[in-house]
Amino acid sequence: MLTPNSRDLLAERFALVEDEFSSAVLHGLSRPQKTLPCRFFYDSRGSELFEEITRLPEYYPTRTEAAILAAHAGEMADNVPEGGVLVEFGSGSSRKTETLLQHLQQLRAYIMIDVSRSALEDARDRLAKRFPTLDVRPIVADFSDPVALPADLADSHRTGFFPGSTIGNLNPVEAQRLLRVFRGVLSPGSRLIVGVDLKKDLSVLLPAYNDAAGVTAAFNLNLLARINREIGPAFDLDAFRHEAIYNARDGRIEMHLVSTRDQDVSIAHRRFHFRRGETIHTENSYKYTVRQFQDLARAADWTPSRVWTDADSLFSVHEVLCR
Ligand code: AVJ
Repeated sequence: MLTPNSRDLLAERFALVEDEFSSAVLHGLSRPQKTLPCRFFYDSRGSELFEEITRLPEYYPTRTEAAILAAHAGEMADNVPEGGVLVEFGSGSSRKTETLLQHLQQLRAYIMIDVSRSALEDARDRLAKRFPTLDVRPIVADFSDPVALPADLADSHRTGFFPGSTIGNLNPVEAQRLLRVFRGVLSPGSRLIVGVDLKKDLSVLLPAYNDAAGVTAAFNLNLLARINREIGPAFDLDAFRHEAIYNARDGRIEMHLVSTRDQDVSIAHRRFHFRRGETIHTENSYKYTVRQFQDLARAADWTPSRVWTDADSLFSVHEVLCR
């Protein structure tokens, strides 16, 4: 039951969360190159749209990674000792994890870390049905936080799991910093399995972020719709269009929202001017060669070990060891 006091605390909590969104929006739009942080894509509408993206014919990463996991899960699991634990960073629905878990009878516990309590609860319920003896430990936290693992599992060998090429949202400096955080959570002697999208021909790469059905465009524009919903009516969605380009110098896909005319947008009593053609930079998705990612891992004090790819070298799954 909610006591008046806990209700106040909840209200305060939501206010803080909302405030985090609006202050990030105001801050991002005040910069010379306007930006909006990509973590705000994933409200409930955005999460639905992302699910739809993963099923698009042009969007190869999700299905390619799933195929790599399906083909090699046995090998990925063979280094997990009896009584080891699996720690997933940003587990979401934990769907990909099921492929691994099938090969991990020896597991002492599966620790899943995600910001969404409801996603964790849904995943726990589903996993309980499929793996009735598995000890599932949800932790509500941001995967980039240095979380403490449950004390009773402190002496277990850890295998980290970070699929989905989420690491591609970070620039190489931030990616190294994240790998160091994982190192702190998992500690020396542990392993990490991480999914990383690969550099490839633009004829394959560009359509993955410019799909014919316009789902990625809707996903990108949902950021503006979310601002309108949560902060207040501000953007005319018809006056912005989706754009995804490959920045070859930095090795990344960039998503932008392009203003199709000169316009002023008022948000929370502040006015932002957009020139025709001016963009809001909404996401980076870095692409690596196998070597480049191994070098990055080494720089963050991980030792590259095995790596699995598909026949067309679209996507890679790396095993790195904590020294
Ligand atoms: C979830 C970061 C892996 O970069 O491919 C998909 C997000 N953005 N389409 C990616 C995304 C546009 C995705 N990641």
